Amino acid sequence: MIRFSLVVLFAAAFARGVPQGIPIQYMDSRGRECSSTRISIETGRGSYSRRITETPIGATEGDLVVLLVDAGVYPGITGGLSTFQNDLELEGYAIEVWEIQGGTASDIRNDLQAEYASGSLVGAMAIGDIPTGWMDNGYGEYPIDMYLMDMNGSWTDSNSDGLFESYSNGAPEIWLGRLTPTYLTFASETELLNLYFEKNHAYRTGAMSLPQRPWPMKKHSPGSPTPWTVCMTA
Ligand SMILES: [Ca+2]
Ligand SMILES: [Ca+2]
Repeated sequence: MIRFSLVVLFAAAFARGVPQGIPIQYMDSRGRECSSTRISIETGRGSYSRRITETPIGATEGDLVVLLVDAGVYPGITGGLSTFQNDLELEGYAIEVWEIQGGTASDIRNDLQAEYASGSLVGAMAIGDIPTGWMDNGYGEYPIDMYLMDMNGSWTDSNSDGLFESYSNGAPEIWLGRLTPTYLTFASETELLNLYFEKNHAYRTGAMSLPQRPWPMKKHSPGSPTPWTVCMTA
C-alpha cells in the first residue's frame, strides 16, 4: 500500500510539473528574476569617453597596437603600463594608449574602426574591465571579443536586447588580447596587472623563461569525421 501511494505521489508530482513549451524561470527567495550575465556586467558603466594619453614615439612606422585601459585601474598601473609600452616598442610596434571611461563595446569598436580605416592598426590589448560584445544565437548568451576584432562586418541585434543573433563578414581584421583580472578575488585588480607587467617584462628581456613541458591542445580538422582531436605539443 505504501509503495502504491509513493507511485501515485510521484505520478501526481510529474503531472503537475512544468508543461512542455513553457521556459523555467529562475528566481531568488523573494521571487525576483536573476539578471543575465550581460546585464550584470555591462549595465551602469555610464557615458563613454576616450582620452588618448600616449601616442607613438617619434616617427615610428611600425604596426600600430592600441592599449585600451580601463580608467578605473589606470592611476594604479601607470608604471607597469609604461614598461609594457616600452617593451612593445622595442619589438617594433607603434603604441597608442587610450584611457576608456564607461560606454559600450560599440563605442570602442567605432573608435577602433576609425583608427583601422586611417592607418596601420593591427591589434589591441584590453586592460581592466573593458566592455565586450554579447551574443545569443540559440545557445544562450556569451561574450564575444570577435566583435572588437572585426572591423568591416555587420552585426544584427533584431530585437534590440543587447545580444547579437548573427553577424556577417565577421572574420577578424585585427587581433585583441585581454588582461581582465576584474573578477578575481585573491588580490586587487591593480596588483594583479602590475604583477603581470613585471613578469611580462622579465620574459621579454630574457630574465625569465618558460619551462619545457607538454601542452595539451585541441586540433580542429574541418570535414574530418572527428573534427576535434586532443593532441600534445612541447
Ligand atoms: Ca538580440
Ligand atoms: Ca571582418
